[in-house]
Amino acid sequence: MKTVITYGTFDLFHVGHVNLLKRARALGDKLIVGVSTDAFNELKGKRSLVPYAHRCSVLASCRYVDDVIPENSWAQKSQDIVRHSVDTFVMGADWEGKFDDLSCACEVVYLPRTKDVSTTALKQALAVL
Ligand code: C2G
Repeated sequence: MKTVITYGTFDLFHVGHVNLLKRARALGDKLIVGVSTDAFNELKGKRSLVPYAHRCSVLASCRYVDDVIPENSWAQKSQDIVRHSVDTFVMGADWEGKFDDLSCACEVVYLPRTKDVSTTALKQALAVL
């Protein structure tokens, strides 16, 4: 059993998120997603429109996601990798290089982002409606 993990806010769930999760899941047999809590998002300087509990429900309903856990801190990744016997850590390429330190614990993979879609762009488009 090959376990893959990824993390994110997944606010205003969109096809860029779906494409990331689909490709991450294809790298193994199980995909765990660490969803940033609202408190952690504040630490990240992000404010999500969709509350944490709803974002977790959306992720849990995605066919590519097998398990959802809270992401409360930057530091938890190495503990999660051990706790969940993770083989591969995946992030979109906007994070390229940022998590290379995890390569001592598991494979680290950065995947190209999906072009022309982002939560920020969706928020901007909604703001002018
Ligand atoms: N993503 C993507 N293509 C897009 C938009 C997002 O591939 N058009 C990917 C991002 O690269 C990330 C994942 O989808 O891997 C989730 O994106 P965000 O919710 O924006 O994640 P972020 O807020 O950057 O949180 O500890 C890591 C952080 O929690 C990542």
